[in-house]
Amino acid sequence: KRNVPHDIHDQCQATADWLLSNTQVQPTVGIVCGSGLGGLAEMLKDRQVIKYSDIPNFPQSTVHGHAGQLVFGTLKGKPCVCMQGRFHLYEGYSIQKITLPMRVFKLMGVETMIMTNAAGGLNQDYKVGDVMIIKDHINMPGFAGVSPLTGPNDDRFGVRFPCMSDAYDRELRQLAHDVAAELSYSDFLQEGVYCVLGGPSFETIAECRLLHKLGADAVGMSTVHEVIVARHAGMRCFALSLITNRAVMDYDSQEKANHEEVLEAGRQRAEQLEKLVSTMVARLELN
Ligand code: NOS
Repeated sequence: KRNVPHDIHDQCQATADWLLSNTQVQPTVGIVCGSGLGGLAEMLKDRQVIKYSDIPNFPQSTVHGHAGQLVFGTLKGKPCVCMQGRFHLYEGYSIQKITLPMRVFKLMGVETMIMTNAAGGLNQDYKVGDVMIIKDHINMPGFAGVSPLTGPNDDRFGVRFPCMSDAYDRELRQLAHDVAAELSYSDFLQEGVYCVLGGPSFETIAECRLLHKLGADAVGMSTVHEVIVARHAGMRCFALSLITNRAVMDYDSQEKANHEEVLEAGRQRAEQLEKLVSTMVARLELN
């Protein structure tokens, strides 16, 4: 029905232009809300909401707990765009499609990306409700050749072989620690390694044990692909995992991972997580 450009850069540019002509806000900060964490978008002032279904070239949200709209507005005076609902590999979209919003944001002028997600805790010290600053990731689909950067490289976005050892911005992580200390959140703040899997089935006991041994502190089905594309395009990244459940590591355990528990944990901690992120945004220095 629409005339979709073949080239991904042209596609992203067309979407960015369409969004810029349909909103008053020119965002410099992009926020992705994880499962059950869409409340962050409600904090924006002078909100303008655009449904994914109205945006050219955008995929649709299919997961309960993800509203499926972009929210534009200002957060503590900073112009922001918020994804209220993200896309996951398990929804069946191509990995290029689920990360398309990052490139669109870049072309709209976004410099800093803040991602949140819900994740299972593998680290035995983690409790449900802990908030983990992601300091690094393990990209399991990447080991199997599943990367959003597969295919000819488009130099207009970034280099062929982007560095990932600095993926999670050190200054932003420090800022998170400082803000959390001021808000007296330090007792539930953690910092660790996030491992992404394809999902949608939750991990087996053997898989949880394996990931834990490999050095992962939390496991989920999102964020990493977005970070790879955002870093490729030169945006600063900061990401938080809310530990919504503890990975089952023991054959005697009767616990079973489920999405309802994930959403409920989000409801419990959402307000504090929103406060942490909004206070960080207030302090962001944008160049
Ligand atoms: N999520 C999880 N993904 C994997 N393993 C977990 O223990 C876990 N906990 C939360 C499913 O409820 C949604 O929340 C995340 C996944 O990314 C998925 O989108």
